[in-house]
Amino acid sequence: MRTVFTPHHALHAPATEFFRGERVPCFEKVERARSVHEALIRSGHRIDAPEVDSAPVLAQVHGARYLNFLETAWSRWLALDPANADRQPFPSTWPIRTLRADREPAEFSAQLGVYSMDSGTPICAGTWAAAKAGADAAATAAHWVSQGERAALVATRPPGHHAGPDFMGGYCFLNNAAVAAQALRNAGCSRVAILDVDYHHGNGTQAIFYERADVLFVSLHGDPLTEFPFFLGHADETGAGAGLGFNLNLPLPAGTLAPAWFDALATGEQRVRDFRPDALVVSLGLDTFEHDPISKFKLSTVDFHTLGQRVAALGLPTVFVLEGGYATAELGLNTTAVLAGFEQP
Ligand code: OKP
Ligand code: ZN
Repeated sequence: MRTVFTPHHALHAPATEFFRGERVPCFEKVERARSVHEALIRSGHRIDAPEVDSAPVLAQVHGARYLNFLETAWSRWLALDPANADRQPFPSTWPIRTLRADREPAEFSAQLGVYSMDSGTPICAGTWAAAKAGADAAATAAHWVSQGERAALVATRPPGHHAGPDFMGGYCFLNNAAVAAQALRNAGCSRVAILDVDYHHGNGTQAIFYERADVLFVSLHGDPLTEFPFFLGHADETGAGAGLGFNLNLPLPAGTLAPAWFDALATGEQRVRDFRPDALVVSLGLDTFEHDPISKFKLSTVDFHTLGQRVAALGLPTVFVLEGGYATAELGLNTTAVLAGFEQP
């Protein structure tokens, strides 16, 4: 399978996040993409650098003020205090219910609250460059597939599916899956389906397409009653306006084993088939792995091979976009297991 990878992912390397009130090393780390890159080389997949500028598509899926905030965030953080070079910005005040998000505050720290859904998504000096390179990678893979390639993998980090129209969160800044889907639409696909198999609900992707009938969003994930992102991902979220009926959430309890997970996948596959899309984007989170340190499903490497076969059986031009997966040492092997299953005749 053609894959797109860029070493620029390593420019996003924040030091710590909060866990149970303490600072711990980030789970979403540089070694994740290295693990995938090495496995792609070992298994002989073709690897190319991004070759499409995602800027026009980014402007279709994210708000202009948010994009400007993200691009300038680090320099504005430094402008507050040069000593901030060795610190990470974290939001501390959010425009929650009864507070106003419509008046953009002038203060950087306040804007950080406006444009963040959580305090778990640290920005560092290279965050914009890495996230932009990832979005370029997604636009590149979509371009290849729209030109006749059967499938492509976007081997990128940071992930994207929690990033909404105008906010970051859950380690995500730019929504790579949304970029791929919108790029496929721009290239002439009438309908695009997104299948999100990450452990966590893709709240950002859902939000971006919630009122649209041209992009179907189907997601299997840990029940938000107990799992991040907590405030979206319930089964009663079915779309709104023109998009009513074009959003399907399949929440599953923490601890779900492979048979029940594949049963839910069958439900999602049927919805995708009924939609008759021209192309498919898979938000490929591999944090459903049994040994993932922050997630609670129980899929094995062999199950990821089966997942690849099941996706291939949909018979659609497919862009795989890497999302989560925090068992770093096994992430590469789990990724190539999906590709091997997909390509198995
Ligand atoms: C991103 B993706 C741990 C808090 C958990 C959110 C998890 C984001 C997962 N301190 N942070 O969907 O894999
Ligand atoms: Zn996840």
